[in-house]
Amino acid sequence: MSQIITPLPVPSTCGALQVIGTQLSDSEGNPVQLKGISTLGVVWYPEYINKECFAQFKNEWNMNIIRLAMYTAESGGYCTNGDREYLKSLVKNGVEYATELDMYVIIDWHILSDGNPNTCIEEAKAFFEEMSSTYAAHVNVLYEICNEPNGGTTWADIKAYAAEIIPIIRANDPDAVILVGTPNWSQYVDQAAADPITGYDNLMYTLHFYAATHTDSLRSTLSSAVNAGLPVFVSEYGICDASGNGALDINQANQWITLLDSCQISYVMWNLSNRDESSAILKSSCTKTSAFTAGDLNESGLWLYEMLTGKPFF
Ligand code: IDC
Repeated sequence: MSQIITPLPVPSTCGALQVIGTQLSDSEGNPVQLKGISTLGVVWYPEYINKECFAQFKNEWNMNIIRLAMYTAESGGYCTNGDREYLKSLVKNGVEYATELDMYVIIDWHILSDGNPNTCIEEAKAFFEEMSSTYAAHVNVLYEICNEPNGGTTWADIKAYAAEIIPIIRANDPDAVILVGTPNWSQYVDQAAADPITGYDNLMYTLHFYAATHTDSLRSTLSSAVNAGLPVFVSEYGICDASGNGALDINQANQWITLLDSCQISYVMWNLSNRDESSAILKSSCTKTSAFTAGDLNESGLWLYEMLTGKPFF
């Protein structure tokens, strides 16, 4: 890959992030691009929420952000049968390690099978009230208020949800970057571009792609939305298909990265785990939780390392 690798910006030198036009920027207005990895469900893989693991990603993999995916509806989910205090403690540990390491961190309210974020809106309100009051002074925390609305969830539904959640976060943390999901598993950024949320600064809208499923047409949706003035953040992507498994499409993956880099759009890969699926960066045989070596990585992990550092992982 012929990418020019530059050290990524970190919270201690960027100050408070802001969104200027479509561009995520530091406190002085310089463009900031965030690149990193998302956990799988924190409750399923709590072992990867450890400081040594995050430190390796920052120091050796050239990442500056970790996303903490907390499912709301699946098994062990926050709004199903999960232990809420335990789930919050995992998220808080993750934020603490990222903060100590001078990394950005996304607190991800990971709706998925629940489809419509309004389903659990009361829980979401209380959750974001607690998180935003806890992290009001943290310039490295981003709030992702609904991972992937889907099913029949419309942009109007999402706007109605956001209109309840954003003021709660803003009352505690007036400037933090808030990531808003878009319809159809965070793909319809065109709908957000046509009718963005007004009245607040520092909002970004998420687009998610899986390179073996989503190609030219979703890239064109992205480009049009950005050209229309929408700030977009790719808070989740995979280089396999949308099931999180199947063959990788490296060619499409590289086309995506070229486009994102050309627009300085931030991107976070799915997923940090050893689950037996091709989106996991670790082999299922890897039982380590930090200090990973090349032999611990599956194809997604090897691609990610090389893409971020410009050199193969030996
Ligand atoms: C998938 C995981 C899989 C898990 C499943 C839960 O990879 O191990 O069993 O969730 O239903 C998304 C979602 C993300 C999915 C991922 C792959 O945000 O939670 O993870 N994906 O299907 N959107 C598109 C793809």
